[in-house]
Amino acid sequence: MSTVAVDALDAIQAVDPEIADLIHKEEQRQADSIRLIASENYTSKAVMQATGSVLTNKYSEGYPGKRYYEGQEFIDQIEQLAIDRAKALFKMDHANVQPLSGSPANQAVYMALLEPGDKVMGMHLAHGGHLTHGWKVNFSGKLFDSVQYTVSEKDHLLDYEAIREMAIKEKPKMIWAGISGYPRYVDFEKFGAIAKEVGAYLIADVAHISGLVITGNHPDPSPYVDVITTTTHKTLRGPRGGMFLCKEEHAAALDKAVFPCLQGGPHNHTTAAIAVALKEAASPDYSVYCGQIIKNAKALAAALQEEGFDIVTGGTDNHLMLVDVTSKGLGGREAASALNKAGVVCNSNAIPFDPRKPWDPSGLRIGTPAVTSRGMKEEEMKTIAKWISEVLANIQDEGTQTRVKREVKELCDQFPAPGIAS
Ligand code: DSN
Repeated sequence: MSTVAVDALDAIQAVDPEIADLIHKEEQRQADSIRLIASENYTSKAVMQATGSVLTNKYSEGYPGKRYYEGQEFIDQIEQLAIDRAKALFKMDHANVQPLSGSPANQAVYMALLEPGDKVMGMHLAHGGHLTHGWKVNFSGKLFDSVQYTVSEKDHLLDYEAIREMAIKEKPKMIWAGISGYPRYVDFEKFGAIAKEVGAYLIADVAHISGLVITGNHPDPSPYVDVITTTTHKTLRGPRGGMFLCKEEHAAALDKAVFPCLQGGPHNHTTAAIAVALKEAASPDYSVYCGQIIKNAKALAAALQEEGFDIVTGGTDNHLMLVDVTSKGLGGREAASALNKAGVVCNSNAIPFDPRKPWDPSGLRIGTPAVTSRGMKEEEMKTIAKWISEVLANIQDEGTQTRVKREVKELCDQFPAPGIAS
């Protein structure tokens, strides 16, 4: 039985049946699979309606109350609502909801606070940082003098004393604290003390953990940082988008860095969807949801350990875990590919000090935001761990993949996905 709303695309169906068919197929794939990509989620139907609204028809260069084109009486109110909700949730002086995604939000920070060639310090990508935190092939590593801190070789945790020593030696003008593949808390207070000691700006990139932060399920960066950047579609469960929040002293420079420096007209449909997602994120239900994301991640990590998997750092504090599959005689890419065929979707990922190449690394990154949005709890995490174990123990066996895929669909039918189930 199909769980997707097949009549929702009637206009696309009439104009472009090829695209309608592909959207339907993707919708069905999202409905019928266990989505464990740590950066993905299911938005609500309300967020999707805002994204698909007439707001996409309007140009609005500028900011509320100061636009270059007329006809902004409703757009201004929408953007102001998004700004006010963001400021309240993240406890910062100023918010800008126009960055098109996380990378453009981070670009704006560099543009506003640094000159090309200035020194920046960020977390090494293969140790859980992000491309935009100074990785060599990214603009941040090409245009700026980047030094990268790693996790400790001993326990794969951030070593704040080593980070402090590097900051004292290198004297960066900006330090990035944020993760896309690190399974433990980031101690923003310690980062704040280091940045203060060396006179650097401190930027928290909370793209992955923003929902956890605003619900008190992860230590809060707001007392310690100059700027917080985030995407809006991960744990925050909004549309594809980005935003930043900052101290008042940086507001004008950062706003100018977005418009007119880096972007033109904001995507008003996305702004409205962000506003809706932020309203949802202020609800008690959302706090419970974020707490359950972590409970599920801990349960899944523990169940995978029971199945004999090697979990980097021995567990997780947040929504994700890294699984080293080499002890099972596998590479990350073949493992992720086999799981995908069985309807369990995650991504291969480097582990700290990975001896293998980034294209085919040693690990899997597994996250629980999307399955938690479906209402799955600790019991279902045990089932998922068992499926992962069975598929990877029989990696060449298409029969196992087909059987698990069928069982995955049966479980998914019991936990309809938000925004998809009709
Ligand atoms: N692609 C995102 C992630 O998966 O973490 C980061 O940009």
